Amino acid sequence: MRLALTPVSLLAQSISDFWAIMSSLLLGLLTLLLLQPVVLFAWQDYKDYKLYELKIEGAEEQNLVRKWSKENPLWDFHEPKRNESLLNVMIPPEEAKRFLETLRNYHLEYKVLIEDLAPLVHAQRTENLSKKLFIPWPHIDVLSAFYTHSEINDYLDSLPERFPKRVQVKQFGWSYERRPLKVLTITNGDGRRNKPVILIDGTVHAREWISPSMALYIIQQLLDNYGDNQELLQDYDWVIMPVVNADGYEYTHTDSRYWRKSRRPTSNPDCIGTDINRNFGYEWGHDEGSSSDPCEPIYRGERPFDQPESQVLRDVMLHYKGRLNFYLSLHSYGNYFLLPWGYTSDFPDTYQDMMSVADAGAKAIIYSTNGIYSYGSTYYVLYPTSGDTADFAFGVVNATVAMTMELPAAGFQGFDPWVSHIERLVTESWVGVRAMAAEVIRRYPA
Ligand code: 0X9
Ligand code: ZN
Repeated sequence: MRLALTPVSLLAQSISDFWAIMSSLLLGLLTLLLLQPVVLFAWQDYKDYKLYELKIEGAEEQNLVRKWSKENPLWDFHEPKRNESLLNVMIPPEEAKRFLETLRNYHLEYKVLIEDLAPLVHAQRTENLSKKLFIPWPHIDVLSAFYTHSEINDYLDSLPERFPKRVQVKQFGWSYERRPLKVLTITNGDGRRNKPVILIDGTVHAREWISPSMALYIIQQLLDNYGDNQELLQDYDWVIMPVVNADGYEYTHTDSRYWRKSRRPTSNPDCIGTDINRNFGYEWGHDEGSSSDPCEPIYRGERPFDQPESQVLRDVMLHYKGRLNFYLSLHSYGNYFLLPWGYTSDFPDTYQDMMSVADAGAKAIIYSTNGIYSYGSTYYVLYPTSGDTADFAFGVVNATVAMTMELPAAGFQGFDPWVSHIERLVTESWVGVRAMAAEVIRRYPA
């Protein structure tokens, strides 16, 4: 008891108190540093960045937005979608005056959705980092946090030990900043070779964080929840690449949460990065659907496949040529199943077959959660895209079904779900992916 302490034990007590205080101070400091990486990294705090919603009506106003987007690389417009008149744009404080003047000059209707992004970005970052303090490495609890590229790689590398007969991790190449790009093959372990393949990629766009989470959730469903999903692996192998744009994705964790493109410098020293989803070598380079301007979010690069990340994904696809029955690219956001083509308003010959697969996914989701997906060709449902991964998978690799899945919006910009949204988003999306895979397997038996 404290009252009965002798001078010696008093001394010991105060020394141990001292260390207890010091260690809790150190721990506190460490946690604070971890949660406030502003100090450690070039973390962009988005102070006084505002989010506006514009009302765009008709082709004339759409073209106006396209023009502004070209002329003002700092005005971060979300791509205007066909049939949607509301459009979000993120504006830095130093641009606010000019932006508002422009809107007023053209009598465009708008409202402010978010006055200052900083506290929200900070709160999300803190939420995620604090959740991860309690998750032991290299374990990944998909539903409890978002993970960095290296954490995801460590997790992939840990799987062969747990599932020696059922998984294989293969590195197909490197990103521009020399990050290893890894691909996981999952089988049922029966040793049968050359089964048809379902290839799923994620994180072609850096800021779409639900995409890698979804890829990881699919992996966990096929491995840890094998009992419920055996038939999906009976005659098919699954190949999953959770992070394609590794540099961009890492950059969203360390620097700028809303980065989209890759991180390789361009011919313009002020503008970094290429849109991997405009860099693929099938009908590459149309001005409708991509841009030759390095400052635009849909910059297609100087040449098709001039980005190492695109080369790697291309090589993964070509590796499975002849076996690729379903190519699925995970993006966010919008609740769409997007089919070829993106580059033209024509429809592929097998369009209706692909539509049946999308239809199976949409029905399964609506029955399970009432979630509503639109589906059809990218060109019609969303907007023209050229040089995207799904057109290449279909046009060059001859994937039987090629699709981009735009997962649901969440968070305040759509790309930025709170950790607490992950479970709802991935469980609903899995219902769709599972139903589409089952439909592919049913329609195209091995
Ligand atoms: O514009 C894109 O690249 C995709 N939308 S996003 O909001 N995630 O950026 C849509 C691309 C759809 N095209 C195909 N991959 N077919
Ligand atoms: Zn995307």
